[in-house]
Formats: sequence, C-alpha cells, structure tokens
Amino acid sequence: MRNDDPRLPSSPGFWRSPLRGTGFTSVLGLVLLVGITVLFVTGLVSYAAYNPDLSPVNDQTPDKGILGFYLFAWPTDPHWLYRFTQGLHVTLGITLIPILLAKLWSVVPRLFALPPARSLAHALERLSLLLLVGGGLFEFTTGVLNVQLAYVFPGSFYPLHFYGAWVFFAAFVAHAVLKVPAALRAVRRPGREQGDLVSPRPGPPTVSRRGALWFVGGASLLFFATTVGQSIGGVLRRTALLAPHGGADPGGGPNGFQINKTAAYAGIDTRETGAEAWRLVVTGRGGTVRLSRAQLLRMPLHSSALPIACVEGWSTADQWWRGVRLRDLAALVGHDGDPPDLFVESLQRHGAFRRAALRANQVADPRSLLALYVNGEALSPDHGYPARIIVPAAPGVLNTKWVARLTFGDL
Ligand code: HEM
Ligand SMILES: Nc1nc2c(c(=O)[nH]1)N[C@H]1C(S)=C(S)[C@@H](COP(=O)(O)O)O[C@H]1N2
Ligand SMILES: [Mo]
Repeated sequence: MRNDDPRLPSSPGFWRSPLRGTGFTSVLGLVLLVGITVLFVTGLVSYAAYNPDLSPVNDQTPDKGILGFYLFAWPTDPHWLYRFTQGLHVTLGITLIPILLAKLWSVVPRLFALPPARSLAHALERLSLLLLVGGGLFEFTTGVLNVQLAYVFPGSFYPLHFYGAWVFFAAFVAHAVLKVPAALRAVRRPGREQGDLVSPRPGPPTVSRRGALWFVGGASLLFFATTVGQSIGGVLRRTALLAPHGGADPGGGPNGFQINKTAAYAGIDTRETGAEAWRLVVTGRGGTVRLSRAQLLRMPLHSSALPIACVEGWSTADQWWRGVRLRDLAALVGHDGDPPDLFVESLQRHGAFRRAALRANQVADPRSLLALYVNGEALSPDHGYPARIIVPAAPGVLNTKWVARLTFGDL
C-alpha cells in the first residue's frame, strides 16, 4: 500500500527539504540525548527536594508508589542546592524547545508513513514513537504552561508532569538505544545526507545544513538568554523577557525582591498580624507556648544569608534573614538536642502552600530560621510579616509565610 502520490504526506515525494537526512537528525538527537537526560535527572531530584515522602501536605502525587523508590532526605547543603537544580531544570527545558521542534521537523515524514504497521514488531515500534513524541510534547507543554501561568493545573500539574516524565523517559531510552549507534556513525562521517529521510525529489536549497543548525542553535541561545536572568535574580531579572511577568511589583528597598503570592491574594488581614492579635503557637512533647512578636524578639536572634528558589525556576540572590532558630523553638517545647520533624501552618486559610512539613535535618540546621527581618528591616506584609520560615537549600514552597503555628514531633 505504498503511496507514491507526491500530493499526499504519506508519500516520500511530498517532503522536499534537502536538509532532511540521518546526519541532520543525528546532530539534533545527540544534543537532546544529553539535554533530556539532564532534564530527567534534575526533575527527579527537584521532586525529592519537597520531601514528598515526609507528609501528605508536601506531596501532590500520593499514588507515586514504586516511582518514589529513590526519594531521600533532602540535604541543607550547599545552601543554593535547589536554586541550582530547579534553575537548571527550567532554563534547560526552555532552551531545548527549538532543538526538540527541529528534531521533530527533521523526522516528520516518518510519522506519516504508510502502512501504519507492517508487522506486530513494527506496530509496537510505532506505539513507542507515539509515546516518545506525545510524551515529549506533553512534558514540554505542561512545564512551560506551569512556569508561565503559575500553576494552571492546581493540584494536577505535579502528577501529570511527574507520571508523564516516566512514560516519556522510558520511550526516550528505548529510542536512544536503537538510534545512538546510527547517529554516532552519521556525525563521524559527515558529508552527503543518507537514509530514508532524504527527499527523493529535493527542492532547491534555501539554507545550508550548517546554516540551519546555526539557526536552531541561535534560537536556543536566544531562549536561554531571555530566561536565565530569572534564576540569577537582582538586576539580571530584567533580562528574563520570557519569564512570567505581571506579578506583584516588589518595589525597592530591603524587601524589594520577587514576591510569589501577596498578602492580599492570600487573604491576610492586617488586623490578624498586628501586635495585639498575632501569637505564634508552638507545640511539642513538652507542651504548648504562645509567643508574641515582642517575645520572639527577646529570644536569641541569628542571621542567615539564603535565597528563595521557586519551583517555577526563578530565584533570588541570597537575602539576609534574621530571626529565631527553628531548633531553639523546638528546645522551648521540650525537644532539646536532636529536634524532630516540624509541621508549619500559616494564617492563610485557603491555598495549597499554607502548610508544609520540614524534616528533622532541616529543623536542626543552625541556618534554618523563623525569620522576623529581612535585609535589616521587618518583613513586609507580602514577604510574610510577622514571621516566615526560611530553610537552606529547600524549595520556596517550604518557606511558609505568615506563620501561625509550629508543631514539633515525628511525622
Ligand atoms: C524528545 C526526543 C526525541 C524525539 C521526540 C524523537 C523522535 C524521533 C522520531 C519520531 C523518529 C522517526 C522514527 C524512526 O526513525 O524510528 C526519529 C528518528 C531518529 N532519531 Fe529521534 N527522537 C528523539 C530523540 C533522539 C535522540 C536522543 C537520538 C540520539 C542520538 C535520536 C536519534 C534519531 C535517529 C538517528 C533517527 C533516525 C533518522 C533516520 O532514520 O535517518 N533521537 N526520532
Ligand atoms: N502562606 C504561604 N506561604 C508561602 C506561599 C503561599 O502561597 N502561602 N508561597 C510559597 C512559595 S511557592 C514561594 S516560591 C515562596 C515565595 O516567597 P516570597 O513571596 O517571599 O518571594 O513563598 C512560599 N510561602
Ligand atoms: Mo514557589
């Protein structure tokens, strides 16, 4: 049932670009081989950073089952760890988009080839390609939408992107095992294009293969240059033209750094955060204490220079936080020495990030604070006044703002 009518995409003669061939596909494929492997690894690592096995409030994918086999206690060193892994994940993902699209363009004639299946083996192979192409487009689309629109799929983004990653990567590994030998052969012996992808009736060239690769690489570089500033922060944030905009304007001064959700958005009323009304309720095996901000300020205060690093890929440079050590608060309610896990609750009544669980190693770190000041000034309402959590190396989600209650104990 071979189709020879060049007006139909199932005919090889329909595809006329003289660029197509194993060599062009292989260069792009080898770049993706490295890039997508790094994406997969940083993705899994960033998932581990939530300590999703610690508490259901940290995890949006409770049915992860054996896919959570590799989870470990997320470390607190180096203090920029999540800033690095998640910045790399998001920036690299965006940078690879032009290469992925070019790779798909280079093999698109194959997707239309008829008959759909010549044998059972061929049918299975095409099914795996469906998972590869569909899975790839799905992972890139859900990733970009989440970064750009800030959690478009509330609650469902994590499971979709997480399970999708495993399906996609399984198909990717199978494809790489089959194609890497041919790809290496093709790039070692450049020259005339070979293989079934070469058009039987090529049109006149409008660009050389080298020119086309420069074009794709240039597009990638442009995506990189207009994204990476959001992970560096400070003035370079303004170069991140592709990063999400239109969020709250943090203004200048000590509190003048990126704001995720404003106090108004979170429904925080200034009447609840004033000196009269606000009390921090701390509970542990030794009982419960209620502390005003003034009482907290009379405890030993410590400083740590730590960034905020969001899952969306943006992060701030180190900010100078000052407040009470979490382990000192643990000691206050009967946990001297080795502090246990910690369950944190915000004044905020609705929304996914009003609660978080921290693991014992995070509580024990002397840089982990209930912060009262940032950069020498009281926290602004949008950065969590009267008090917020700040923990080294952790994702922003664990840095709960407008803290109302701390419960120490093994989770
Ligand atoms: C997101 C990742 C990728 C997608 C969506 C993708 C998709 C495809 C598709 C649909 C085909 C055509 C079907 C076939 O020939 O079996 C193909 C062919 C090919 N791919 Fe990939 N691929 C990806 C990654 C890679 C990687 C990592 C390599 C590694 C070198 C690679 C090398 C090749 C080669 C050499 C061919 C055959 C070209 C020819 O027959 O002339 N691909 N790819
Ligand atoms: N109560 C509460 N705390 C919160 C959030 C929230 O929505 N509510 N957002 C979290 C997220 S996702 C991030 S990235 C950081 C951002 O902190 P910032 O707004 O001070 O930069 O706060 C975290 N703490
Ligand atoms: Mo975040």
